[in-house]
Amino acid sequence: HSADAHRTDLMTITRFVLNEQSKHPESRGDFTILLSHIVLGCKFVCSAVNKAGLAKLIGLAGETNVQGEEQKKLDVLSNEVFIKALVSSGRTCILVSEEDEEATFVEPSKRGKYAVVFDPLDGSSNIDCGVSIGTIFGIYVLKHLQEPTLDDVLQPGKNMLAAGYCMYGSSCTLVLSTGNGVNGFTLDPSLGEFILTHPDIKIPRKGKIYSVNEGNAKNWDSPTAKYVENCKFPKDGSSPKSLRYIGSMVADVHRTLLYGGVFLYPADKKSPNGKLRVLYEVFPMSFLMEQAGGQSFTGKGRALDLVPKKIHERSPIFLGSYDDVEEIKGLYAAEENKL
Ligand code: P6P
Repeated sequence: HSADAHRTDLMTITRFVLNEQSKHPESRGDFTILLSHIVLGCKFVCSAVNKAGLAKLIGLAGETNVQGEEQKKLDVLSNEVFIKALVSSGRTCILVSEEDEEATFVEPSKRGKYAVVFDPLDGSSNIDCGVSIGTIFGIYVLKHLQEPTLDDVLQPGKNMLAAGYCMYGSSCTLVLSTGNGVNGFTLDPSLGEFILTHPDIKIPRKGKIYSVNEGNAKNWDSPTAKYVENCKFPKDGSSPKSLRYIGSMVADVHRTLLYGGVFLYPADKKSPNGKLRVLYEVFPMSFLMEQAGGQSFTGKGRALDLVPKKIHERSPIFLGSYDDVEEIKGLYAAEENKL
């Protein structure tokens, strides 16, 4: 009986979130409704991404396809889908998207108490070569519902209620934390449901992989250069780490979460704040890493303590296995003491 229980006792993401909700008797289910709309967006994007390869047959983005329709770029399409899904949930107030220069303030009649920050299709430059890409999102609750302003969303990442990503690769995997650990769900296309496949994900305390774009080595600061040197030529006689860099944040972070190790996008002379965006790349991935027992560092302090001033602000990021990030923090502290 118990052997096939999991086959019949399907834990879908909807059931999972409802279980979480039952832990908060006072909750009216707003959060559950919000998440269900985010999940809907992910299912749509998953389907669109999987057809993208075929899009070539019917016209590339920006051209017209055989039906003469304007073929939207997938990241633009994904953005529209998430904005519409989030507004129609009736639970959001402010939306910040990587695709939109300005934040979206939801009209009063459809307003709810949540702010959602997201990158609808991160790594989309990798679509044409079939590399995994993903949606990244974070959710804040607003402190007040009167006239919302940007200040209501420019909160430190530690205030997030939930964060997650959906990776569109060989399978469609949604990794989510609502503040009680991290869980992974895989889309079963025959059911159209996300099924719990990775319960209670914990990142290994130490890993054997480092993930960075070595092409930027010329411009790194000395703590980063020293750390990468130690990965390649360990001083303690241990074996060198492996380098794995996909160039798609969701894929690099997902591997780091499951296998351990560290992902870094450091500052460099060309980009003193690194490349990755605070609200909808650094915060959600840092939130997940901490919830999975890892940590996330900006080169100056804990990533989740950052208070962003602008919605598209960038920050350097070093995230992953607790002990590996601790080593990087030590190198930055040593540099600090020298100055
Ligand atoms: P680089 C993709 O364009 C992206 O925003 C992230 O998904 C990825 O981690 C990073 O940029 C890769 O940047 O400079 O190494 O190509």
